[in-house]
Parts: sequence; structure tokens; C-alpha cells
Amino acid sequence: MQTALRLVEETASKIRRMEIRGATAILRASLEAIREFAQRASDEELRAEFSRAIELLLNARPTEPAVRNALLYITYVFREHKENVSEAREAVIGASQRFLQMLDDALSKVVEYGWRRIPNGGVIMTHCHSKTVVNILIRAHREGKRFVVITSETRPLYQGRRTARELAEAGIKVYHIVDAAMRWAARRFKPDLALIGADAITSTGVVINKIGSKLLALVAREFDFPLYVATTLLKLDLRTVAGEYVPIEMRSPSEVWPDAPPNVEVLNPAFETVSPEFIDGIICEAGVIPPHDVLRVFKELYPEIWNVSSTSHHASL
Ligand code: RI2
Repeated sequence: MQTALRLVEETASKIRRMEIRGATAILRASLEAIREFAQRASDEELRAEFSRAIELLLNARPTEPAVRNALLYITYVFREHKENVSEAREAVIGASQRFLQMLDDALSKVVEYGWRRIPNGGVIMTHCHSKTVVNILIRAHREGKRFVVITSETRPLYQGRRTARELAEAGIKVYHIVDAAMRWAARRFKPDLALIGADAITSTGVVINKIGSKLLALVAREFDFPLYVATTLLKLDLRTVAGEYVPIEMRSPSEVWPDAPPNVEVLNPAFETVSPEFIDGIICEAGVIPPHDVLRVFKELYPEIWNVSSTSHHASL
């Protein structure tokens, strides 16, 4: 029989291999895994393996602060009840459910604010695959707006194709380009705005997103169209408040060039930063806000998560 921890290991490995990808999908899968772990584990296993289960999910991909916020909160709840294992079980299941609900509520608000920003008759550039961005664009289309989207393929794993396919299936006209053609496309199509997702946000409003995002920001600056980031603030990396940097994941060189000749060192950073001066607005669950406001708004929206996180930072200082 499979142990409950084995199920968590499977989810963590799918996240590592990027069978589950996109910050929101990773958060959802991690929450579901920990909820299932709590539902299935024996009393003994829950007590002995809870921390291991959390660690497996935390370490699956390093640049996933939403997962970190959720799992830190759930760990806090578990510890509060750890004297009584059945209470601890209920508390973990309840907290996972609450977080999942919070995520759904947040995303539907982001879409609600986001679709209104899409200009009718406009041209929109995006990069990689963000479920949040795709949902906004599909909603705008359903609301009767007509526009064209330029998607870039997003080497090395081609997530841009997924974006192109999902938009096209929804009836949206898509032009698909190689990443290096971003500037060419901007010159040719004169976009009205760029819209990207986020993997992480820092306390000062820097956005971390798929490699190539800064390139798009520079193109938007050169051709004078705004760049918006659509994301729930649950992706705010609260360690950045305590002075830490967001780790940028370096992935395997084999994703880029599996049989590269000896002496060629292939580098494969997954993400890069887009600083606040390149961002015209963060489309989040509180509306369209300036990047420098993210921490203040986060504290207002999610005081419990903020309290747990600041307590754990103070403990480690
Ligand atoms: P949603 C993706 O990263 C992309 O960088 C995308 O912009 C971001 O997650 C957010 O996606 P990866 O997991 O949460 O493909 O909006 O490395 O779906």
C-alpha cells in the first residue's frame, strides 16, 4: 500500500520535472497534496512525516513563494495543535481548504479587474504561459472585446505554445514568434500593451517571471506601450522583507542542448527580474495597483499570513 508521504513525493517530483507548471498550478497541487497527506496519514505517520512532506514540496522548485507562504502557514497551524494529533489533522485539512478557497477568490478578482484593461481592437504581447493571463484574455474575448495576441515560444520548454493553443481554441487571433523576434513584432504590430504573469514578487515591487520577461519590458519601453503584470499577491516573497533575495532557479543544461560539445557550458536560468520602473501596474485581487504598494496591500488582505511569516522571520533573526 502507498504511504501518504509517497503521494506527496509524487506531486513534488511532477513539479520538479515541470509536468505541473505555472506558479498557480504548483500552489494548487502543493495544497492538495498536503491536504491529502493529512487525510490519509496514520496518526504515527502524520506526527513523524509532516515536516518531511512540507520540505519535499518547498524544495520542489526554489522560486515559488506562494507555495512557501501557504506551507509556512499550514506548518504554523499544525504546530499549534501538535499535542493532539486528530486536532492537528483537522487543522491542516481546514487550513489547506481555506488557502485553496483564498486562491480561487483571488484569481477570480484578478480576472475581473484584468479583462477591463484589455483594449478593444488592440494588440497584446505576452510571454510564457500564465494561467492568470490566459484567463483574463479569454474573459475579455467572452465579454465581446476583439483583439490580437502575440505569444513568444519561450525556449527551452516552449510554454508559449500552450498559451497560443489555449487562446486560439477560445477563438482569439494569435501570432506566434520566436523569443528573439519580440522587438521585430513590436515594430511591426505596434502593440497596445504587454501582459505577463509572475512567479514571485518582492517587497519592493520587483517581479520575477520567466526568462525573457525583461526583454519584453525593454521592448515595451522602447516602443512606448505599457507593461502590466497579472498575479495574485499570494506570490509575494515575504523573505524579501527580511532582506533576503528571491532565489532564481537554474535548470538543467540538457533542457537547452542535451548533447552540447565538451567545453561548452550551457546556462539555463528559469527566471529573471523586472524592476518596478518597467511595470505600469500590478493587476491583482485588490485591483490595478502600483508595484511599490504590494506589501502594504498584502498586509491588508492577508494579515494572518503576514503575522505567521513575520513571527517566523523574527525567530530566525
Ligand atoms: P500563473 C510560469 O513559470 C511563468 O513564468 C508564468 O508567468 C508564471 O509561472 C505564472 O503563472 P513556470 O512554472 O500562476 O512555467 O499565472 O516556470 O499560471
